[in-house]
Amino acid sequence: MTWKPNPKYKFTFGLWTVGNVGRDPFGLPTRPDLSPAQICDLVGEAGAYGVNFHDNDLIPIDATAAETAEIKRDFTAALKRNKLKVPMATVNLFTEAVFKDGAFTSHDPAVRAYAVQKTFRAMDLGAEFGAKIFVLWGGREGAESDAHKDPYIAIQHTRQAFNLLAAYNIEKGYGYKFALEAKPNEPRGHIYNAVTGSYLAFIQTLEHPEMFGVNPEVAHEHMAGLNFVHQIAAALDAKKLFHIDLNDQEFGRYDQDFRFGSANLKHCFHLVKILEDYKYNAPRSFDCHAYRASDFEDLKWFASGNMRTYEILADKAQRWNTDKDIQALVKKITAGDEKIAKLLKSSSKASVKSIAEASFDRHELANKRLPYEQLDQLTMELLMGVR
Ligand code: GLT
Ligand code: MN
Ligand code: MN
Repeated sequence: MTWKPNPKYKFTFGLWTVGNVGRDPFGLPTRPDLSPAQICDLVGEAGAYGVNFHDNDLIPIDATAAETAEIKRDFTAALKRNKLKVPMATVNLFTEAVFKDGAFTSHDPAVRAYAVQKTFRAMDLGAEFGAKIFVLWGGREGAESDAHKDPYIAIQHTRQAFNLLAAYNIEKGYGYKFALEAKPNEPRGHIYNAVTGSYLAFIQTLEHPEMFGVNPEVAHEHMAGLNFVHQIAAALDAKKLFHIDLNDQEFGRYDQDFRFGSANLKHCFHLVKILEDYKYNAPRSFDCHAYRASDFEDLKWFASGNMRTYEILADKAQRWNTDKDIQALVKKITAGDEKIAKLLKSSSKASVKSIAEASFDRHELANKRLPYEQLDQLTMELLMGVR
């Protein structure tokens, strides 16, 4: 197997990911800046399907009209020569000092309106390059102390902003789907809508819930000690998994944004398996960056490594689904009385009555074998490459 990236997976990279220069809160950059066109060449060479950008990854905030036109020209040419698409665009509402206390949740209505206007323009820019998914990550929407901002009011402000974005989307006929990205903290002490589940509930309160879904990121849920695969199950079940940020992360640490599969291979395996089993069909975006010590050559390993690991795990998932011993165990474990299973599927009066009146022998039911050690060991052996 060559593990050449298959276009069906729609592997994408944000310009800010491969373009990360290795700056951290304690240290200066360790790699030179790459232009958007250079980033396209690198990921294009690695076989990616597309790139994503924040407004200011592509067009610096103070660029003149002439500079903007030149950047767009170079970028368009780079997309073309590398056969890259731009499926997703987003907006930077976290770098500038004006957003020091939030964008959509700032106390100041003028800051909130400026943030909405900046997002309108980022939507215009994304649409110019064909993006149909618009990610919203509220990195500054939070507080260090709840003395500073009323979290109940912050929810109202967030809703107002999202409703305005939906109205603009309709007015311009862009056809965007908004994908909301949760994170529990960093760079704020506390970020509102801390986990994917918060957004899944919040979406139902918007004027256009059908336009909004989620963009869960592995690292963000693992920072909070949560099981990412379960978040994905909830998003898939709600038909709200509009986009996904793949990367990796040690539990309980800062947002490490490591290469996909580099820290928790078993979780990543189950993640790929659920995406493939339930036919997730939106882009698989890698939101991560290379180690700070890596140089330009090593960046190529970083880019192709993300995609290779996904493909290898997709192959493992398929093997798991067809492995005779594993499937025989799964069959035994999940077997049960079909008539009872049918009753449980209906909430009709008849079902309620039958269940209420049925007799169960709990001791006998408890005797059923669940050889989970065996099943997990076989899974691990498959992952370790000896099956
Ligand atoms: C930033 C953040 C990511 C978000 C990006 C989209 S920007 O790098 O850490 O998780 O997905 O705004
Ligand atoms: Mn992300
Ligand atoms: Mn992250």
